[in-house]
Amino acid sequence: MAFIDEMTVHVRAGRGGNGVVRWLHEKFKEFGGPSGGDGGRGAHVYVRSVRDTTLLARYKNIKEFNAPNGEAGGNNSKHGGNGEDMYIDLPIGSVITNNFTKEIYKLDKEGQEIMILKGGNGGLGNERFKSSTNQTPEEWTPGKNGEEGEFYIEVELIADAGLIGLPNAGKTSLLNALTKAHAKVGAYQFTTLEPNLGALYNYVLADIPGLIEGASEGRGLGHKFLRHIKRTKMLFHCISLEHGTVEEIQSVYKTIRKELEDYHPDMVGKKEVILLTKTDVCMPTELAKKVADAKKNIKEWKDKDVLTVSVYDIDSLKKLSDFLTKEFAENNAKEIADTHNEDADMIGDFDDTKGSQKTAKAMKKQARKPRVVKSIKDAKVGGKVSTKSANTKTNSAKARTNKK
Ligand SMILES: Nc1nc2c(ncn2[C@@H]2O[C@H](COP(=O)(O)OP(=O)(O)OP(=O)(O)O)[C@@H](O)[C@H]2O)c(=O)[nH]1
Ligand SMILES: [Mg+2]
Repeated sequence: MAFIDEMTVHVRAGRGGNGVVRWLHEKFKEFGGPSGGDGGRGAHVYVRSVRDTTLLARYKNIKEFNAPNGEAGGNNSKHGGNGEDMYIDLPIGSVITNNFTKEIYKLDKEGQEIMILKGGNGGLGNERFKSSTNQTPEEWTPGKNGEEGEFYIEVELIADAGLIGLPNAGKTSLLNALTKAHAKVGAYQFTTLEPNLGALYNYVLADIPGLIEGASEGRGLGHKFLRHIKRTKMLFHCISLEHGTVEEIQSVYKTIRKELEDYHPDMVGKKEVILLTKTDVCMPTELAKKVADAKKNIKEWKDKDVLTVSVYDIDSLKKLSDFLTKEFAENNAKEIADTHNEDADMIGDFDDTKGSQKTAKAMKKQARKPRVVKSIKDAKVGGKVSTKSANTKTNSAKARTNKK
């Protein structure tokens, strides 16, 4: 499946600053002894997940990331400054493999930060070598090299919501109307042969090929693509109002639910929103009654949101788009909170270990930062989706320093 974009990049953590040889000169005490400070630590390198599918494209010409070195020590025993840690922003869904060590890091939630390379320690200044037998040491040590590695980065976009339903329910038409996708639509079954993706304010919608009865046993096309929505939290179950009676609508609904259940029990636990499509095929007077009857008689819909839409009715599309963005934002806030909670459990355990997650304190600080959300281009299957960015962030670096 070609949801994936990839790149290989060489990354170097910062080198430690050198220790120095200095002598203390004070008023009335000219030979005050050695006072050369230690060098600062070189910058660590982190990868950080950001909700922005355009990131990779912005970095397509970058082949190398070099994190800043630590500063050399100073006189009067001054410690050199640490290199400012480097954050490589990557889209949610990135899988990063260190080609040298074969370690694999996965970014699957917004706001995750994982250390992939450690900066080198600073060298020692001559003050450190003072002893009873050597009052005027001239020794010092250089800073250590930071770790480096070649990383293979692969992005598998994770759909925030999936459009499911029988063939011809109007799933692809909706995806095209809501996002900038230009996927193929046809008045026949199985127009969609592979899942299409579209982005709505940086949230990813997946249009899954039509499911039919027996799909979980391999009939039709939809079944083998269901795995792409396994990690999706929300499903929009599309049912066309071309199905004349409430009984027909209910039977179509049950068919798809059964296929989902047979495919994987997790599928039925996802939040499901019912989307009655093609409202324009009904007379306006008939529509309200039909929807009310369906809501009343289909007991499986009791606690579910039931929305109506037609690609020919701008107002209904606007309502659906507002509903989706609100749901996405709520899910996202919850996901970020969950990430923090999980992380809070890990405080101390992983601190300063390569590959570690950051502490809840630092994560919360990060989450408070305003998020720049840009509208994004089509994120179609097979289309180029991304590349990456490196930022240095004083706040996060401070958060880590404070924590120590
Ligand atoms: N009248 C009407 N027709 C629609 C609407 N939405 C889609 N259609 C038509 O319904 C047919 C099927 O639409 P698709 O979007 O291809 O349906 P699909 O669910 O993606 O179908 P598969 O890819 O086969 O699973 C096309 O002829 C569309 O033009 C709508 O709101 N109103
Ligand atoms: Mg389709």
